[in-house]
Amino acid sequence: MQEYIEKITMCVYKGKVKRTSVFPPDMKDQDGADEIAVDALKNNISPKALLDACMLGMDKIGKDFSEHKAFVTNLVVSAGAMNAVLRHLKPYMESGEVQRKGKFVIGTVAGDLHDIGKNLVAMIITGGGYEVIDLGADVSTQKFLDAIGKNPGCSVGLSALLTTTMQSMDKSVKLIKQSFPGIKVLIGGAPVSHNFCSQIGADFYSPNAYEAVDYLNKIIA
Ligand code: B12
Repeated sequence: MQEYIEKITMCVYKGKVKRTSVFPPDMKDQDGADEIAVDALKNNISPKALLDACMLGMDKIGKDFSEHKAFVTNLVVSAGAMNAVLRHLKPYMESGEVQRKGKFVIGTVAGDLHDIGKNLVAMIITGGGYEVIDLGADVSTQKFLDAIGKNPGCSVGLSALLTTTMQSMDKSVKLIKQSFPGIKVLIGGAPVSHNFCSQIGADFYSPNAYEAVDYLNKIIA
């Protein structure tokens, strides 16, 4: 088990997507995140353990980047490797109840292209039994408002990964609350916190998707 975990972490950290990927040169002809994830799942390694391994790889490359030891291109290839693993985890994450408990609109806020965390939250909330309407990344306030208008009774989730786009989140939350006072707004993303959540008038903050599912279950109960 530990061997798979370490290999996935390394592939995500170094950005080794597939065996045939030419990058990174020092991992030429080795299996990538794609093949290792398939093999690990066949050998009953849990999707959660693989996900944690990916997060560890992402944290490591993020730390290198903030210390100027890695470039944006490294972030891009690492994201590619993590996405390769997520594609295999999708069926597990989404294997929730077939009957839907409610609707959940989600998007990454304007100016922000980070969508891996948002995609993960969308998968887990789908698995939690909700119909997810995924608006993608770099979503304008108007696009959120339109989607909420078309899906009465939904809850909404906003993701932001940059300190700069926390302002977009603030703006979107305020306008959503003004236009649809009854709607529950959930927020998340690395720079977001409980404090920021109460400051901008959102209803719920969580550092991960599982707590968001618990919250949604509570509000419909
Ligand atoms: C991959 C990555 C990229 C990729 C994104 C690819 C993609 N398709 O998403 C690319 C290369 C595009 C990128 C670009 C940039 N990035 Co970047 N990136 C990262 C990195 C390494 C990982 C992010 C990630 O995917 N994490 C894994 C996911 C699963 O975690 P997550 O997003 O946090 O989501 C979890 C929780 O936060 C929560 N969650 C998230 N959203 C929501 C929503 C709700 C409702 C809920 C309940 C929960 C929730 O649940 C998720 C699952 O647990 C981070 C560093 C890091 N460790 O976070 C930097 C990081 C976020 N990037 C950073 C920067 C600076 C940039 C750039 C500005 C770089 C540049 N000079 O161009 C650009 C900005 C582009 C833009 N306009 O958005 C900085 C941000 C610094 C800051 N404080 O603002 C970071 C922190 C790196 C660093 N240490 O400096 N990046």
